[in-house]
Amino acid sequence: MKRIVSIQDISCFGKCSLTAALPITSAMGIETCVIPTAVLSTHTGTGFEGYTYRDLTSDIPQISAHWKRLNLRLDAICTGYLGSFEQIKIVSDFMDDFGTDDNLIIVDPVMGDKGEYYKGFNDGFANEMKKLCKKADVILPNLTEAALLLGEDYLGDSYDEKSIKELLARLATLGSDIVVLTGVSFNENSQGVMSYNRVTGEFSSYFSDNIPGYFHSTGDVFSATLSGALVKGFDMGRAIKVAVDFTVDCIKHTLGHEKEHWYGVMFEDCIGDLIEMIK
Ligand code: PXL
Repeated sequence: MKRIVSIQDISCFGKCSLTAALPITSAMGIETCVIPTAVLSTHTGTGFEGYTYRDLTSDIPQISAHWKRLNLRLDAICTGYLGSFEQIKIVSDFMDDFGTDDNLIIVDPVMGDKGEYYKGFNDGFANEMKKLCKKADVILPNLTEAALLLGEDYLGDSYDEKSIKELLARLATLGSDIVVLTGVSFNENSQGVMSYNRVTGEFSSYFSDNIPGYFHSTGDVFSATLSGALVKGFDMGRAIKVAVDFTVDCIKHTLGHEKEHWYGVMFEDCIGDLIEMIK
């Protein structure tokens, strides 16, 4: 059985980050270890004002030291929402300790969406996140995070295939072999991802239905599914297809329930579909 570690926060209510990644990669048949970076009462999205935040940064080196004594092996190290400068540095040390030639390092540089930083993030954090991207085999920014990492203007809706390819090439200079850019849409009917492999020079893309509206935490669902698929040994094309199809499936199941489920998608309803998709 493959084993991964998911390093991100636990939002106690809000089904994002660890509370999404853990069920998703477990359902994919992967042993999922976790390092919670912080415990929040909810995620930080609009509507959840007044959330609590307990930082767990100082626990991470101790967890790492214990795992080293256990000689624990990991097939992938996957990171998501990280809460501070210091935490990025400590996660980077963890990668030095547990990264090998055979395992995958997957960094989702969670920082923002819709052209803006999430609450609490700034350019200093983005600069630090760049250093973590350098250590990754695969990075998974959305269009907002791509701009923040590169210190560029957010493209918004004004881009074409050529400008996205150029953006991917610039993101690849941050140091990962593979860049998967999410939330790409060249027309109003479809949305998906475009990726670039710096080693082979190949671009690829996969699109599905564009569903109007904003659905929180879909980046976390995508990232967990893609990580699981890659660790299972799927090639990048199939891994991206499974991750996009599952994310869209989750969004479609949430349509009509946005009033109660405005804070996250109803991925629980779709776990059975995911298991079929990876057969
Ligand atoms: O979905 C990304 C995410 C993860 N964790 C926390 C968040 C967010 C986005 O808002 O607030 C705590």
